[in-house]
Amino acid sequence: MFKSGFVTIVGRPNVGKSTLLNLLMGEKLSIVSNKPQTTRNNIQTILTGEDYQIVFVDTPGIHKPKHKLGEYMVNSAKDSIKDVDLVLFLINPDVEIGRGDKFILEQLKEQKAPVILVLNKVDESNHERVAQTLANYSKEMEFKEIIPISALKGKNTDKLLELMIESMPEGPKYYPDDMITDVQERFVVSEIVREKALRNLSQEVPHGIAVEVIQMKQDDKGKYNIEVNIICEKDSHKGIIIGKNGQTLKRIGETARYELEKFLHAKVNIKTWVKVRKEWRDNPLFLKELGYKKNK
Ligand SMILES: Nc1nc2c(ncn2[C@@H]2O[C@H](COP(=O)(O)OP(=O)(O)OP(=O)(O)O)[C@@H](O)[C@H]2O)c(=O)[nH]1
Ligand SMILES: [Mg+2]
Repeated sequence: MFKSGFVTIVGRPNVGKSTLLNLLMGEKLSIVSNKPQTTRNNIQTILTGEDYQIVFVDTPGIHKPKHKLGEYMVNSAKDSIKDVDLVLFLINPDVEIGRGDKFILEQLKEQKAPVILVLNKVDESNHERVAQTLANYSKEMEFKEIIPISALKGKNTDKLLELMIESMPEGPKYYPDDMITDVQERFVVSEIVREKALRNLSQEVPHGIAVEVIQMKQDDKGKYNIEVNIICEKDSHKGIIIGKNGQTLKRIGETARYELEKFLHAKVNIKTWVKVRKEWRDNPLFLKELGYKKNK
């Protein structure tokens, strides 16, 4: 019997959703950083085994939105729990249930799909905390399964995958064997650059950044020439992104190039420009241009 279905991964920002998705896929398809609100779009990936196919959806962390971009992100995550076969609700060993998780629990109670409670980052915690957190959450609603894991260390994640496969209904192979994601190559390129910007910047700058690929061409030797705009919200941010003697921008470009070459399996030449667009996160037209629009 062939089993297949859709699984969405939801949770607060920074709990490790994208890290888990990448681990399950065995490939980095969703960017990861230690800053909350890293993921901005629903990212669909496809894991095909001998007798199963699971379509995963990595979602933006659910939070209280402060601008239109945030609203888009939270709506994307909320939409993802409609019409799926299974929801993974990722939490951290926080013991107390915070406002954010309470809000997510409300959404989960309103939908029909079974929910697996996944407590991530057990490597950072102790047995007691983990047990107490799980006990507190399991009072809130009926979970199909409850499992503590570490997405970073790959602990208990095989077991989680087994549980997911068990939960899948009988179904067809929706996608061909070799298809692992539905996102465009250009999107992944912009995300890789955004990840490097997030990782090389601190404080308030990263959240106001977007990356636009303005050119991506392969020459006759197979080398990619890529040009990107790094968009930020303020002139002062532009200065921070560029850094003293252009050092920061240079580091962003170099670390991005390294990863782009791995992703594209080719040599890469990258040019980066920094542009200021005041309050772009509240500009509907510009959000649309960047692909942050509904039902993408
Ligand atoms: N110690 C530890 N850290 C983890 C684990 N999983 C993820 N992290 C770290 O947690 C941070 C956030 O990880 P992400 O995967 O980007 O989290 P996310 O839930 O996708 O975050 P958003 O996209 O912002 O909602 C990163 O620094 C990860 O390395 C884990 O199992 N253990
Ligand atoms: Mg993420």
